[in-house]
Amino acid sequence: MSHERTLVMGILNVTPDSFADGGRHFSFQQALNRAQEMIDEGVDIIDIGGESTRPGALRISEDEELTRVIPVITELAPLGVTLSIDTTRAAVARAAIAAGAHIVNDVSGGLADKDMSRVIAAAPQIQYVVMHWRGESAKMQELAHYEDVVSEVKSELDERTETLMSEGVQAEQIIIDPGLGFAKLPIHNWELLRNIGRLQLLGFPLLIGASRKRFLGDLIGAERTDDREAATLAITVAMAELGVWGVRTHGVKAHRDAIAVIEELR
Ligand code: PMM
Repeated sequence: MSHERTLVMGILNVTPDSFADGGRHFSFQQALNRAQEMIDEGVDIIDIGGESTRPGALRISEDEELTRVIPVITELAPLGVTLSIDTTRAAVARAAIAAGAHIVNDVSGGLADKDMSRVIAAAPQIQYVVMHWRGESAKMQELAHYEDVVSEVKSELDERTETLMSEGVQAEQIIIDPGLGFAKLPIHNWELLRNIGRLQLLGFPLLIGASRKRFLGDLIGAERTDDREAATLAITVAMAELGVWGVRTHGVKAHRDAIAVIEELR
């Protein structure tokens, strides 16, 4: 794997209902304030999302999604920080790229919108996060059936990336993500985290999004998402030791500090 340190992708939810920050960053000004705070804390990438993907979440309209995220991207682009758009919609990805986004983070890995691969192929300077996904948030937990979760996630990601490349996406653009919590039960998330090395064999940089998710809360008995931060930090440390490309987190400073320590110990 790459010798560069693990990157911290800070989450900026511009939604009134995302589970971990309960809409605290919904307003435009609040989003900008949080973004500046993350920059001051040394964030590598800011991941801007307008649509909640939590289990059971309903979809918002494309117009609503554009209204939430594009002004934030436009405002942050001149600051020079790497920006990611968390969307499954090709039109939102296209508008976000035009507004200054550098990464498209697609939790559906191109499955939700058939036009996505065309948008990504037409913008070869853009990186594309292909997450493992089996269906819309509203029904995804019904799809959490596996004989061997690591083999199945690996082969489904392999198939997905092959298809995307046959549609013109460059291998160099692709980052893969096992999609913790997306059509996965806690046992599946843990099994994937225990087998990161097998996912890395696919040859793409790997992003891990465990931050404050329910499976961490279940382990330590933390109902409140804020009480899952230390558990999240432990995941960051483990992932940095394995050389993953990036971690997608709500907190920033502690994660940057922990990664610096891991680097020093190498
Ligand atoms: N998880 C969520 C949203 N977007 N993107 C990637 N690449 N990986 C993830 O695991 C992921 C994601 C859901 O969490 P949130 O509601 O806290 O943003």
